[in-house]
Amino acid sequence: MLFVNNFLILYKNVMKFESELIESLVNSKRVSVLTGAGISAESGIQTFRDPDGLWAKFNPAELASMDGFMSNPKLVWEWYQYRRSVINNSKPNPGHYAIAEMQEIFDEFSLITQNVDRLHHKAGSQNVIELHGNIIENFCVECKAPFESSDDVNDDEVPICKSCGGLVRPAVVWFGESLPEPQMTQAYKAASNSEVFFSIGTSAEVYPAAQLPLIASDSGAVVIEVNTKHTAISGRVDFCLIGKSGEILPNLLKIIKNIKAEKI
Ligand code: BV8
Ligand code: ZN
Repeated sequence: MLFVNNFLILYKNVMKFESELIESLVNSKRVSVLTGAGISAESGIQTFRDPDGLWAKFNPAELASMDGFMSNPKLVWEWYQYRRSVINNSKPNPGHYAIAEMQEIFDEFSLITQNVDRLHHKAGSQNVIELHGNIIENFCVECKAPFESSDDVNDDEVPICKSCGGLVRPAVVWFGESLPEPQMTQAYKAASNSEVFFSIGTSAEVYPAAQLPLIASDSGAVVIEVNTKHTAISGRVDFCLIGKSGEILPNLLKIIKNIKAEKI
């Protein structure tokens, strides 16, 4: 009987967990989402800190910092050209599309991303708050003039600024660089005002972005983490959904839409 009882207790806990999760979502008007590289993993884009991730092969300080770029511009440029070639051939996955649809069903919705691949834009999300810039655009390190990447830009030659002769770099935020405004202010505001805050596909190891789910929790939001494994903030969230975001998010969205439709 013990086994059956334990199973029933587990079942009841799971059911209670699910109903509380769904209830907090269905009744919320203000929902925010923070995404990291994990949301794009099912689109074929490597994450950073997974065992097969980018940092397993490359040293972040060497490739994702101004010092690294200035000491070896060609290596860093080639690395970003390689990542651009992967991203240019990738498409949004069901996780991106589910987030784009969430924007339509909640009264106030904010999408904050650490990603630079612009797959949220391709999936139809509007007003995406990009905390770490984007890999599509480039600018001159000297005069900051935007640099239009054209076909004659090749992978292993760092382009030179046409107006001042400075080196051209990708428009991403590197380690040691401040995050852009007004994006940071918008992100802090969203985190402090949300009723529900999702942290999706991020190891929550890079600051200040990693602070956002904690700010949301301290401000009284229900925090839901979606990740294939536990992270640095799993102990601080209200619901930890372990699994692929491309599977969990569409299912969650379907349940919420059905319940909302019944309420009409
Ligand atoms: C700054 C370049 C002011 C872009 C990147 C405290 C406060 C402020 C700063 C700091 C601080 N402590 C330390 C710092 C300095 C530093 C920092 O945070 N260091 C860390 C490593 C300790 N922060 C900074 O330098 C930031 N600047 O704060 O300026 C300042 C300056 C100097 C000193 C003090 C203050 C700049 C941060 C941005 C750095 N840029 N990359 C690019 O090339 O892409 S970092 C890199 O990590 C990416 O940008 C990425 O967005 C970011 C976060 O990584 P994740 O997205 O979380 O990816 P990760 O691989 O780690 O995790 C993926 C997750 O997905 C995993 O959990 C995995 O389990 C999961 N997953 C996998 N598959 C799936 C999945 N989940 C769901 N479904 C799946 N299918
Ligand atoms: Zn210039």
